[in-house]
Amino acid sequence: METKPFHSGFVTIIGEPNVGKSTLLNAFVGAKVAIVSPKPQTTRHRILGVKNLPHAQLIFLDTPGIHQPRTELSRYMMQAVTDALESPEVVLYMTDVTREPQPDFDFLRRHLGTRQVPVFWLLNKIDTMAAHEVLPLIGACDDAAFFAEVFPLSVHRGDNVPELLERILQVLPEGPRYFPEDMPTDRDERFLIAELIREQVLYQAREEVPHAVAVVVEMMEERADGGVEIDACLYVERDSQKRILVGKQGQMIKTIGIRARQAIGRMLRCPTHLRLLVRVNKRWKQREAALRRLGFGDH
Ligand SMILES: Nc1nc2c(ncn2[C@@H]2O[C@H](COP(=O)(O)OP(=O)(O)O)[C@@H](O)[C@H]2O)c(=O)[nH]1
Ligand SMILES: [Mg+2]
Repeated sequence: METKPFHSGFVTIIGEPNVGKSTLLNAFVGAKVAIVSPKPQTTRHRILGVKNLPHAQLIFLDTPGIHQPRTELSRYMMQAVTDALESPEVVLYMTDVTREPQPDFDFLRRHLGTRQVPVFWLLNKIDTMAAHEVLPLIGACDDAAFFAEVFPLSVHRGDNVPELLERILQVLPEGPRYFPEDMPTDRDERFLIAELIREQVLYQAREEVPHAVAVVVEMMEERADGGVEIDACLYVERDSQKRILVGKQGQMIKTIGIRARQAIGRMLRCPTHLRLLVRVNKRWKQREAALRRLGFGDH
């Protein structure tokens, strides 16, 4: 009897901040492995998400948005992008049709060089425009032939997402199942919890404050009643940011805590008790040692 070959491989998602990379990762994996927000620089790490099919395993690498690094933190973030481009089978380069449509060919050429890896251009958020407005965007591209495939996409509406998956499967080589089927990501529970808290910070706080916050889960303990107790610390860079994050009579941190607790409870599927503490860690984004302590070590 002939057995169907198994295909697998790494698929790296890159693009500018806020185009919808993490939204696509979650859609493919079918679980929330990366947080999403309307603010840039939501994703700080390389996040791996696994999609299992009967005869294939796709390993997606979600990355921070491409930007000019100005701090130690953003250098770490751009390193995560570069690392994820080391040996993927396919690169998904995403842009947002509501913004500058021209792909960043300088970046692509610099990082992919002469390597033969196929790059697919995904024009996301086509739900925001009429169908006839999409093709001219592709026509306006200087060098659409650079891309092996071009996919207008709406991750929110699901437009073209199954077709994209199908096309990726066609270019994946034969290979093993790299990750067990019950492992949707390589990040542990504490990381995901810290990220769900940071997601609420991104929604509640304004301007530079959400970008100044690092979250660390300091304690996590199961309770006899089946619930879980979590202590987490939110580090900011300055006293003024601490005051804003705590809010008048503690209102802001309270709202963050309530919303984060709900999100964590949905993920863990058990009653969750969450205590949040805000501390100042001066200029942590600029200091390598501080970054390491806050979880920005190896990718
Ligand atoms: N209209 C629209 N918005 C989207 C779509 N996909 C993602 N977004 C939104 O774009 C914003 C940025 O998404 P995110 O996944 O965090 O982008 P990333 O920074 O590239 O990872 C969020 O507010 C998403 O809800 C889409 O298909 N259509
Ligand atoms: Mg992201």
